[in-house]
Amino acid sequence: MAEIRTVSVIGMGYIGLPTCAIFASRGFDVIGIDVNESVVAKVNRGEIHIVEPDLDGLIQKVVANGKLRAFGTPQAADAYIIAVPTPITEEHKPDISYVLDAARSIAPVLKRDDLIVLESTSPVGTTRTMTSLLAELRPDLKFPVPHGEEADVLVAYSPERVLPGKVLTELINNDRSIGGLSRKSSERAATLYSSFVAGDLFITQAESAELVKLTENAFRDVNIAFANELAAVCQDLSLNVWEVIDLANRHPRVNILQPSPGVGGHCIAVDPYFIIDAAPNSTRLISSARRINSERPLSVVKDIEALLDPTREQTIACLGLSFKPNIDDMRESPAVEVVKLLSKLPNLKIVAAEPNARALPRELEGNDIAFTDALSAIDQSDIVVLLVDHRQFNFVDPEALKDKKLVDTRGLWTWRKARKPDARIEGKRSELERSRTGEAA
Ligand code: SAJ
Repeated sequence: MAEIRTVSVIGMGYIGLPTCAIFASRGFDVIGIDVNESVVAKVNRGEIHIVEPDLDGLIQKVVANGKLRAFGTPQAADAYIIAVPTPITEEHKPDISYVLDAARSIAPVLKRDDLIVLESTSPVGTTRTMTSLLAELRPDLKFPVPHGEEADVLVAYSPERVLPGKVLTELINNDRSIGGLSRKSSERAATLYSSFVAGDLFITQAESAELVKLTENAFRDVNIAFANELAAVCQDLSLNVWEVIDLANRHPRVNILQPSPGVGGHCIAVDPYFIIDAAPNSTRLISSARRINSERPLSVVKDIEALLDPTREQTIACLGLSFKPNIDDMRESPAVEVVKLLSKLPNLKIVAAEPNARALPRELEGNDIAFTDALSAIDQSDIVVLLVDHRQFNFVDPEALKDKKLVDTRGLWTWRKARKPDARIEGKRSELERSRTGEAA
């Protein structure tokens, strides 16, 4: 089988664009495809449309040396990586129409020996469904559905599992599951990924690889829900949840995640629904976790309401709007949801601050919410709500918060920074460690 020289990546978003950059930096001729013309134009100018550390320099380089070119319509290549979104509908049903559209779009340019890899987070069975569609559109070619090892176009599923903010490092270093629709498909996809993946590659069947991806995010959702449930328990019992979790985590086999105003982003809050939809009678735990996490913004608002004085207008500073710390991404952000719910309360003036953005997200516009920097938001307010633990908020002077009512949804000021130094009595272990390193006590 001929060597893969040209790789086409369909969808140049949070995953597709870094993938283009990495393949191009490894010497492949990369064709990036996107339906959004402005993304295509931007990439061809060597620019990027997302915020991701180190990606801008890399894209600039591979566009300048001609290794990455972007187009609005598919071009022939030796391998196709599909990295398009798989959203959920209002009814929490997976929508795989972008994957099927991507398949339709590459169908006319496919040829013998080509490899197609689906990377989009997908409900179990999507790789097979997509391949049946391709087989219908190109009856002149043999696909692994139904031809198995006799196929002359190979198809595999290999999910991305990178953390926004660390995409380039994780793309290279994370292990990968590769689920081919035939053994040959898996092997060819593994050869392609081994050109840049330093982690291990594990071959499995397509359906297992699809469920692996969903499982990873459902695992995290369930564990965050556990932390959020503990937060509710501690509130009932007037205990500090951050302390309880911190101390429980000193057990060698316990690792509880952190409570929060909810779970945001396009992954953890969405993927569990793909499993629930596929096996509704077997997902009691996953469903309750989803419910616990999606009800969090409302419970934060109830905590805030309890602090309000209904007889006068008050100002509330809402600090942080992104869905997690130190990024600008506000998609499905619980912080935005909290602010939206607060804007419906009477007698409340809202001043929001998000150090990683220049303005309010569109969904908060028109609600009479002011946007400013954190310090002036705090300065104007009666109540301060910390919604995201951005690194900048570590440096807020406790004096500035002295006369304010505080709702610290991330435990940044009320626990991480306020921990009592005399609450820890050092054990013998640290003494032993010091003697080993020769450090004075
Ligand atoms: N969160 C908590 N408590 C915690 C940790 C996180 O409430 O202890 C919240 C965050 O504030 C945020 C949300 O969860 O709102 C998700 O943030 P995250 O950093 O845990 O994950 P994502 O959504 O940025 O990326 C996840 C990752 N999946 C896992 O860690 C299992 C990433 O590896 C996936 O590639 C990505 O989803 C994806 O694309 O699916």
